Amino acid sequence: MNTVKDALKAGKVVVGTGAGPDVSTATLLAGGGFDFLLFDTQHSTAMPKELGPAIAGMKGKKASPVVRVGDNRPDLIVNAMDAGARGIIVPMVNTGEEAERVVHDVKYYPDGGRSNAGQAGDWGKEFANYRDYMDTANNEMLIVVMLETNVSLANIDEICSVPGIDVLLIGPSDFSIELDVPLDYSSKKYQDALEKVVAGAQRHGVAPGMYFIPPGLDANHYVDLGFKFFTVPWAPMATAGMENALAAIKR
Ligand code: 3PY
Ligand code: MG
Repeated sequence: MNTVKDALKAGKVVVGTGAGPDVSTATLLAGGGFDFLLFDTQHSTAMPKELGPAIAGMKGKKASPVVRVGDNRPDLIVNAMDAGARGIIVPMVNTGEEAERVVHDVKYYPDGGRSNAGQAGDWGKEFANYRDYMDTANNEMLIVVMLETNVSLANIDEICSVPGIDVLLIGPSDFSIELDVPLDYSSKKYQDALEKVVAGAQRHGVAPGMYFIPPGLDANHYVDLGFKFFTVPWAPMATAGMENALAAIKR
């Protein structure tokens, strides 16, 4: 039902890429083999409300739509879910109480307090009744909270022990800034902190994630460290594919 969540539960690695409101690009990328498309509405001009058409264009494709909201706010989270998101990423989650708020806002009563706008998103099945739909949404929505600060690292156990959290996702740039090694992703201080994050998430059965693999660094290094959820940029892959295809034509 939620292939990303199922894969993570089975201990597998899932890989996504960034997408935006442009329908044709999202449709193309959704069939490109990625496990999920990450629609960022924190550091982009897009708003969750705009994503409905791009997410609808992904119907029947492999990739699952995951939206990063701009802040830990119920209105933004509900806008993203009404647009059809199957996963929600919330930045800068620093405490267990903040993580509980995320879970509360994602899930319908009695598991939480999500406000209803009618059935949202493509779940790939017919529902026998509305409770069946709400239970499915409650169980299947992927919930991702971001660790980007020293406070969040200090509170890692209380954050990861909140029931319903699927992924603890590092924001590489913000976290490196807080560690006082800005964008120095190879520094020992940063690498040591990554190990603490992986161990902390794993203690509670939460999947450790990395928002993006820092440029020039090997994704498999992060897989070997234990990261299960990350994005890679699609543009270099597309360029390489076009170059290969054109090189094969005699001209
Ligand atoms: C970070 O690097 O801090 C992120 O949140 C990714 O955009
Ligand atoms: Mg960040």
